Amino acid sequence: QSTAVLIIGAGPAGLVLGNLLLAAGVDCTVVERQSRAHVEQRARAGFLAAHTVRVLTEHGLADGLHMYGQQHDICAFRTDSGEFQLAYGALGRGEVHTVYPQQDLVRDLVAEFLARGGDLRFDTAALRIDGLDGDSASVTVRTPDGSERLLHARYVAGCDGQHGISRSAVPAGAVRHYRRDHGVSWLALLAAAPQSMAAVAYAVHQDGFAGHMARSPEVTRYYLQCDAGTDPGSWTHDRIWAELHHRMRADRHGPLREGGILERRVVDMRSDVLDPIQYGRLFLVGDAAGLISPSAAKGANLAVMESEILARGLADRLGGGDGQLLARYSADCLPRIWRAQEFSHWMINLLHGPSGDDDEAVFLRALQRARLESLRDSRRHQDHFAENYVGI
Ligand code: RFL
Repeated sequence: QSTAVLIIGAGPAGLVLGNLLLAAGVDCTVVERQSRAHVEQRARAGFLAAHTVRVLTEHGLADGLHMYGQQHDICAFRTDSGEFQLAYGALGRGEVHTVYPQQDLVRDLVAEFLARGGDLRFDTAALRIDGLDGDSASVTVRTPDGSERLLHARYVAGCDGQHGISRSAVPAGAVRHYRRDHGVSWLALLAAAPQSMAAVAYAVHQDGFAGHMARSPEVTRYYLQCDAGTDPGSWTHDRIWAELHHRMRADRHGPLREGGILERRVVDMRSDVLDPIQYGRLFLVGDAAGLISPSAAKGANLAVMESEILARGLADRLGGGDGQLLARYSADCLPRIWRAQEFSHWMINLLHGPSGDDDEAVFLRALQRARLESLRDSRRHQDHFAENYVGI
């Protein structure tokens, strides 16, 4: 069986790419190793950048997020010396976030792809990719009945995340792999509770960072910095809420609305970037192209940006164009990926200071305080922050 573009993975990257290709009249097939129910329930991102919303709206993929998403334009920072808010919707380019849970977006994208007649195969894992250097590529997949099957394609889009097979299909030495472990881990929590404040709040605390992020009227995301290797189950309900109240300084700023913990997992702040994000007939998109720590909520937004650029290149090439657009995919995406990485890295240093009383730790914490004060006091710094915080 043969298709023009075989897309591996039905996360935000694969589904946006698939929908954009269908809209451009390009034949494509999406294979996803998980079930439909699984991908439609996987809670991760929530903050969509203005550019992401624009791309989705232009392609008729944003009905759900316009109907149910919430607009956010304020974030707050809590430190020892009090709280300050940044109304970033009135700073920088004046853009806001749309908060819409990733699983809801995925559900909308699946429905739209199927409604447009797309070929989307759940419970179908890609096992091996061959022929990336030749005239056509082939992907061996395991079908839902357990048998193996060969799918041929002119191009393969690797949208299968950081641990997918696409990355490993690139021969060693063909790409440069940049990586960094930021040495910080977060306990990422979803609580069955409405948000406790209008703004997103980042609490910088000597006992570790804590974050509050609205998701939906019933669910709020919280983060607690924790030790690497922490067993998420070792944090009891009471300990989680006591620590959140403590680090968010609820005694000074008001109590949090508590609720059951629906999901908990430890996320290590790690980043990596591949360069180039193409090898022969294979194009890497989203987390497969590079992982970005969730400190600045950029991952899903980068996935949408890359999908849009790749869809344009593929549609041009497969529509008889000279292929120059497609050849530029990696070069067009990488500067934006690095900008997002830079901001994300800066956010990590804004939100976390080293512990301990040795000279270097004390020095770095003083820099962190200066960084926060500059953000609190300098309008230009705030404009720069806003552009990067919402932009991609
Ligand atoms: P995904 O979403 O991981 O989807 C990859 C898909 O590929 C499938 N797959 C395979 N399918 C077939 N064959 C194989 N061999 C396969 N191997 C894998 C997988 O089952 C899966 O369905 O990657 P994609 O599409 O690149 O999307 C990336 C985003 O999911 C990710 O960057 C974001 O969730 C990151 N992120 C955030 N991004 C934002 O833009 N805003 C946020 O607010 C935000 N918050 C977050 C986040 C990530 C978090 N975690 C869990 C790391 C918050 C958290 C806690």
